[in-house]
Amino acid sequence: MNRTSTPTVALESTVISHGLPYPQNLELARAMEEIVRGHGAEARTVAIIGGELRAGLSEAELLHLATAEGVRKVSRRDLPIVVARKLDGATTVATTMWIASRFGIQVFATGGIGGVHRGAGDDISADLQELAQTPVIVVCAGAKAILDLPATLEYLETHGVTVVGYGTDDFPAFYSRTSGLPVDVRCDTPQEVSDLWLAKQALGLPGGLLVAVPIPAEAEIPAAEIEPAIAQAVAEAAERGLRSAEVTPFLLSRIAELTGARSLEANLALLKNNAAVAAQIAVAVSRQVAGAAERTAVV
Ligand code: PSU
Ligand code: MN
Repeated sequence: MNRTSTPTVALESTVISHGLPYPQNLELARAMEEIVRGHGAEARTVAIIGGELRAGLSEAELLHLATAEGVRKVSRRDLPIVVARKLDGATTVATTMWIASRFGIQVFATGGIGGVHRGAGDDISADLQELAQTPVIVVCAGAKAILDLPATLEYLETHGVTVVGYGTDDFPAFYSRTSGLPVDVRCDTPQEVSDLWLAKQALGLPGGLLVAVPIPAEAEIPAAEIEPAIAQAVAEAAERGLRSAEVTPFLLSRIAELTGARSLEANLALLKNNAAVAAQIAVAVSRQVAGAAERTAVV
């Protein structure tokens, strides 16, 4: 069986090293892999270990990423640095996509993507450019309202990234199921996502597909409840003069402190849910790819 016909889901490691506290980060990393396998797909957590690009980690490597100080957060511009210096790196959405693609993996599950930050507008995550150029389906819970969501969606439109609402017409905002902003298309089944993906390939369009899945209803935190914490964290980041790669980890941990266990629970719930949806999409894509190959062989 070739690589593309084995259903496989990539998982990121920045959420492990910089997005969640220990030990929940380690438990979550293991749980996401289990959920993917439970839905009939292979799970490959992506990271950089000793300068080597990896898709698939041992238990000891997961523990290392979950506990070690100084694991670098690696976005696209950091890749040559960690490889040349043989460092360990946790991969963001951008670098997980890029490495997944090099390993022939087409589906990736994460929590929230980076985007256009609120305010000045010069802090734009490399995740958005990666979606424009690297052919991977990214399954997420939308983007956190720490970002400027309308500007993030505009940027994706400009760069030709199709945004799918999974079971929704409304772009989800991570802790909240709705943002009030429309998606480009609604899909209700893995098969419908696979149809879009194959159409995109057939058209020769570059880049990925963003599939946004609302957080499970029982874990949702209403926007009115989370918004004061977000506003406070954004203001504190500005006061401290934080820039570039520091901003997102600071906002994530500050919001977690301000909102307590509830936001952590919400975060874990949506990550697991996204792993399940991504695995189902991976199974649908590989079935369709295998079916197409068979038809070609018959002709
Ligand atoms: N948003 C979240 N949780 C996360 C991240 C974003 O709700 O863990 C991480 C992802 O790895 C994402 C990265 O790719 O932060 C974006 O960082 P930056 O804004 O520096 O590009
Ligand atoms: Mn940023």
